[in-house]
Amino acid sequence: MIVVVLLAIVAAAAAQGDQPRKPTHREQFRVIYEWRSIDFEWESPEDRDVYLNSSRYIPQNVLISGINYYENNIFLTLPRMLDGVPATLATIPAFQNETTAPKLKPFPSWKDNAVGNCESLQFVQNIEIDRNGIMWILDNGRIGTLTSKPNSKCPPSIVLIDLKSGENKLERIPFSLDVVNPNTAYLNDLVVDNRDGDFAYITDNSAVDPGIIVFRLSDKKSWKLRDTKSMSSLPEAAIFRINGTTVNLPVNIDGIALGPQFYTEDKAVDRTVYYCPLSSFHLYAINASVLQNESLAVSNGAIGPYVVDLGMKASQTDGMKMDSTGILFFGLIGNSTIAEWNTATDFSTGQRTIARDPNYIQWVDRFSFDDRGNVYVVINRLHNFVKNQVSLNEVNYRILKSYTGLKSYVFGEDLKPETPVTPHGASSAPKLAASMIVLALAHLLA
Ligand SMILES: *[C@@H]1O[C@H](CO)[C@@H](O)[C@H](O)[C@H]1NC(C)=O
Ligand SMILES: *[C@@H]1O[C@H](CO)[C@@H](O)[C@H](O)[C@H]1NC(C)=O
Ligand SMILES: *[C@@H]1O[C@H](CO)[C@@H](O)[C@H](O)[C@H]1NC(C)=O
Ligand SMILES: *[C@@H]1O[C@H](CO)[C@@H](O)[C@H](O)[C@H]1NC(C)=O
Ligand SMILES: *[C@@H]1O[C@H](CO)[C@@H](O)[C@H](O)[C@H]1NC(C)=O
Ligand SMILES: CC(=O)N[C@H]1CO[C@H](CO)[C@@H](O)[C@@H]1O
Repeated sequence: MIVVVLLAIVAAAAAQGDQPRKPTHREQFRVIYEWRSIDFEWESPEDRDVYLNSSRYIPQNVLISGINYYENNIFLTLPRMLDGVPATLATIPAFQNETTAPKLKPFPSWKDNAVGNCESLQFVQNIEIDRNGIMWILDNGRIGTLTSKPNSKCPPSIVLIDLKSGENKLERIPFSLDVVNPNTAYLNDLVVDNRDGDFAYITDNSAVDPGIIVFRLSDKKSWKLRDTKSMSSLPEAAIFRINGTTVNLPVNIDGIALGPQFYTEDKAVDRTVYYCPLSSFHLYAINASVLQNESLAVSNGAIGPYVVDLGMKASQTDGMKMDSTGILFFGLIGNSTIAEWNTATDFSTGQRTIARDPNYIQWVDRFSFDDRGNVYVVINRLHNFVKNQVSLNEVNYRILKSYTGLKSYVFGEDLKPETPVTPHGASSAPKLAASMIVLALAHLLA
């Protein structure tokens, strides 16, 4: 039987002043799954012992990080930061009532998760599933990133799986070595922009060379954009205090989210990309059209003039997720809080706390939506993991769920770029431009 735990909602905020959105009354977050340690559906009962005996399965080293949803399955990522993580991508059922701690089933298979086989998945921190049912997997290649001997035998790659086909074949696309350094890159998170050839915008929180990697699927080309000021950790935000534990973790650009499409003044279509370093209190924004401009990859800081600092949050944020209407969900780690922000409002006054609980919300990692209007969040006590203080006598990983009635940004409205001015005299042009601006505003305020 599922134990349902209700979390206090601190502020189901009322809209202030002339803010365009109605007051939101979010359903409370409930715990749907929780684990002390992660176990698997083994191929044979003996395998578990064999893996345990050979230290290929070390239960306290298996951490849930990312989450995604597709057709009644929840996909979870298990980054191989330490040894003893038998699979790096796995599934559990999204809807069931048999157990609160389901065993994870490696995805697509045990073989596709084999350590050291470069055809298989090595180190997956996050994945995304786009509107066409394509799963985009970030495989860092390098494993044992928190050990004294990280192994970068396998190349950092994007791995695609067409989930619609049901065959679950891996298509591996290694990054060019001059874009992604296999020894220092840390492919952390991504958003997928299903336009003009399909782009992924990927955060690389490399300690030495942080940046956003842009990958264009149509020609499999990638480039990296850097802006030290907005993409680096800040010393004043490197200390995390959670549940009596203090950890010093200077981590660069990490969370990323993609806003709805909008019309620009010249009737093109653009989207806003939001990002933040883990160790920072700021949220930054840049237009997708800037990231798509490969010529800005030449020098560090070329995109600097296009980066907007939206302002401060109360605490640090790991994962973020946008819904299809432009509501951003994010964690405030030091405050044991899940927050939201309607991106059509001012960031400094528009942030809302939607859940706060010091016991149940210890390190908010990633979010996902399903196809029924629910949002999910992974809570993983990462502070204990990085300090090697995971106790198997306590619940370490939880998935919380709340109904919002909305869907992921990948299902956001598609706008068609307006065709250039008609040959029937110039006078129609300004009128059209003006009406497009009104439309863009209406869309933003909707
Ligand atoms: C694992 O080790 C235990 C204790 O050393 C032993 O009893 C067991 O037979 C081993 N299992 C396998 C599958 O090797
Ligand atoms: C589990 O769910 C199924 C289908 O939703 C339902 O028929 C069944 O009664 C549930 N069992 C329990 C123990 O809640
Ligand atoms: C994105 O572009 C629009 C106009 O095309 C501009 O109004 C907006 O400020 C830009 N956003 C950012 C984050 O630079
Ligand atoms: C890309 O950036 C360069 C350098 O700033 C600029 O000259 C060019 O117009 C941009 N291209 C597009 C398509 O925006
Ligand atoms: C939120 O957490 C930060 C530390 O990350 C702390 O300085 C601040 O006081 C907290 N704010 C609230 C309202 O709890
Ligand atoms: C110091 C502190 O807040 N400790 C709490 C940490 O979390 C556990 C359970 O999640 C609580 O039982 C402790 O009281």
